[in-house]
Amino acid sequence: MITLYHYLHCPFCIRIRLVLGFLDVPYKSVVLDYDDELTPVNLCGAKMLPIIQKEDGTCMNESMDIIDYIDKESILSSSEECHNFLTNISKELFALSMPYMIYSPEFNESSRDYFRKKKESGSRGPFTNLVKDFENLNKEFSKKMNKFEQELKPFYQSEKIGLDDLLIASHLWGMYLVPEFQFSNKIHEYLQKIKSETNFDYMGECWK
Ligand SMILES: N[C@@H](CCC(=O)N[C@@H](CS)C(=O)NCC(=O)O)C(=O)O
Repeated sequence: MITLYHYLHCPFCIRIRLVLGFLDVPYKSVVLDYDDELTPVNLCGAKMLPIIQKEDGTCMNESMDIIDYIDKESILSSSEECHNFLTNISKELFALSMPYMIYSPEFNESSRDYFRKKKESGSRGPFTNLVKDFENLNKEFSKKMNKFEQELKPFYQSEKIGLDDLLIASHLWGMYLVPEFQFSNKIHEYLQKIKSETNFDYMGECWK
């Protein structure tokens, strides 16, 4: 059985959980603290998750490579439009959701401080400013969501669920943590369909 090392909040990690769930592949789950630098470095040489440890004991990172490995029969493929869409929404998406992600039950005081310091020292700046800028960020993000909604047929540009949907849902899920943000009914229903097709439980491990 493969072992998945992951963070519960991380979209790149969530996409692996969704693919494993969608393909019904059993796995051992290991959720790491965000300030645990040693484990990922020892496994794969870099402080970056997701990482899987394969049946033969070797490890790999990079979510799209991991998906290729898990999808042994090459059933899944993603579109360039989907990847462009994810890039296009990421600025507002992360600015809106990151300040709240760190208050999810996955984090403790030490991992929360680590995450916050790391992210605030980058281009986004202080989380307090992001929270104060909710209206502008939400306006811009909602415009992009309205456009995205036109692409749901009821899945992304398709009548059938595919890898694009799993990648999109992984990114959007963190928005459920943001107070006063609401998905449209259509997008909410879309995400809930993906949840049931993949047996996804966002923060479920925290309550076991
Ligand atoms: N290109 C990588 C990106 C993964 C990634 O950005 N992981 C983040 C979590 S969302 C990470 O591990 N960050 C560690 C850190 O910044 O300390 C992939 O697709 O797997």
